Amino acid sequence: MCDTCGCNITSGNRHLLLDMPKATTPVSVLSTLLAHNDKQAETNRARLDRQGILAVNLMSSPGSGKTALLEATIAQLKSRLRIAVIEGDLETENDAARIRAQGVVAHQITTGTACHLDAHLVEGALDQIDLGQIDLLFIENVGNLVCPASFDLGHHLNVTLLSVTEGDDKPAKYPVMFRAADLMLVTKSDLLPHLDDFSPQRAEQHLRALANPAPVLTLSSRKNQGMEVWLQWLQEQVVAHKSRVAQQETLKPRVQKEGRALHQAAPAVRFRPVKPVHDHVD
Ligand SMILES: Nc1nc2c(ncn2[C@@H]2O[C@H](COP(=O)(O)OP(=O)(O)OP(=O)(O)O)[C@@H](O)[C@H]2O)c(=O)[nH]1
Ligand SMILES: [Zn+2]
Ligand SMILES: [Zn+2]
Repeated sequence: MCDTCGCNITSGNRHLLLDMPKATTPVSVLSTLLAHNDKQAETNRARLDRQGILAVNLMSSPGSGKTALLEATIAQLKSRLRIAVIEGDLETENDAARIRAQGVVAHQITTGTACHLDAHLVEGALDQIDLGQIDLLFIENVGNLVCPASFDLGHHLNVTLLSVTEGDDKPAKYPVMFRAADLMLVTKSDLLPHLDDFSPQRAEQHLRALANPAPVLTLSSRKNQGMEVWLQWLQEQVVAHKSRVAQQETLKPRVQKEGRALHQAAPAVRFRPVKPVHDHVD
């Protein structure tokens, strides 16, 4: 288990530890927590499906433009769809406040040390939202290009953002995250003229090398470039989900379960002893 970032234990699932026997090993604690997560995720999804709500999980490294994209999306879609947002950050209500300023309901989860959301944290947030009043729920995950990809929250689709200032090789370097994408968004396209080494085509090739056929869109929420195709995609997904749940069916995101192995303790690093350095002669 990841002891350094405290990844797997959150305020949402900590209570489960109380029910575990004292002699339990770290590996069995981890697998029990993950099994509980998956069960809770199914419960969350069924709850959303009963209301015909599509839940979209936004993931990216910190600062790729998730909240900015949500602000621009809500401004253009709120007259057509009823939208709510769950925000995940380690600290602060900043992102939820930005979303509320757009006139929609936003619930902020602060994870403290955990670098991803989990299904128990999302359950608590769902309790705070009037689910009878929405069609589309965005979940903005904690900014992190590794851990969020491996946790089912009970949502339906993963959208992974890659901003042009991060480099087009990120899908190759962070395969778990980009394999999880049901849609990849190349963001901040207004900055492309200032960068001589980012190619949206190369970013897409790196995604395809992971055998991920997800669509790729390039846009700028700041300059309102390429937004139409994204808004169209979202509206189509909402319609498709309503007819899916009418047939008692649902949709599961491409959660990367094997990525959870990353949370097991890394082998201890061994350092060579170093002789003390004296900068003067006695
Ligand atoms: N030029 C440009 N800047 C952008 C765009 N979208 C976001 N930004 C800027 O990028 C910075 C980070 O944007 P956020 O929307 O806060 O990013 P985030 O992914 O929500 O960040 P975290 O929640 O901290 O992970 C801000 O300074 C934004 O103004 C864009 O389309 N173009
Ligand atoms: Zn982690
Ligand atoms: Zn944000």
